[in-house]
Amino acid sequence: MATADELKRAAGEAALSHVEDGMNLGIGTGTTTEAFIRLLADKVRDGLQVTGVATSERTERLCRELSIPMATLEELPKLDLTIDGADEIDQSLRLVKGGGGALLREKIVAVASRKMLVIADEAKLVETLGAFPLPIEINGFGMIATYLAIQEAVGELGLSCELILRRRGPEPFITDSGHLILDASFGRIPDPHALSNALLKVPGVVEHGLFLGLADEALVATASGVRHLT
Ligand code: ABF
Repeated sequence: MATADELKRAAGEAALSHVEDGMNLGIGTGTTTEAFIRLLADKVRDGLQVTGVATSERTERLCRELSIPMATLEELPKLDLTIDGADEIDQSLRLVKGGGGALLREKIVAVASRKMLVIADEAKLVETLGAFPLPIEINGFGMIATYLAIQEAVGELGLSCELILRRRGPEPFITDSGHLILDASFGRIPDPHALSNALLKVPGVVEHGLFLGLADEALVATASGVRHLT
């Protein structure tokens, strides 16, 4: 039986075969992407020429520690390929992301990339999105007003959710962009596009963790090998 770390490493290794010399790469967050980053660093040491754009300050630090050449998205506004993890992946490659709190920069980088490749272990595959609480990044001005507006917006879709302010210890979690995150427990999200549109109409909502139509492929590590989903 493969361990979780072995599955993450297998997904990371499979992703390496999609990286070509000279590529500008969007690099995501999470432990599966970290496994990819460590393997990528070995290839860079062996002469692979790539430049990375990080989706979080933590990823930036790790890549620089491992001597992967890095640039900012301002310097490289168009990327060849983004490699990133996910919290949930459905059969249409729709994703829930943001468990690590980096969803805004992850989505900006994914949109700036010609291709997005998701790497995950098989536990992330779901029939219907929503068992994982959906991260909603909010501005934080008038948090209660935004909370109430979100509840009203989802209510109009016939949905209900518990909204929990994400904390790091006793303090609210603050994203790299200085925002707050509300984690929305829907249980299941039957129409992700309708929910995405409804949430983005709430002024205090900056972004949410539904990645729809962004993932081109997924490499999902299972006990019997890595599945390539397109
Ligand atoms: C990032 O990595 C986040 O969007 C997502 O929450 C997380 C998944 O992490 P892991 O690979 O550790 O499960 O992509």
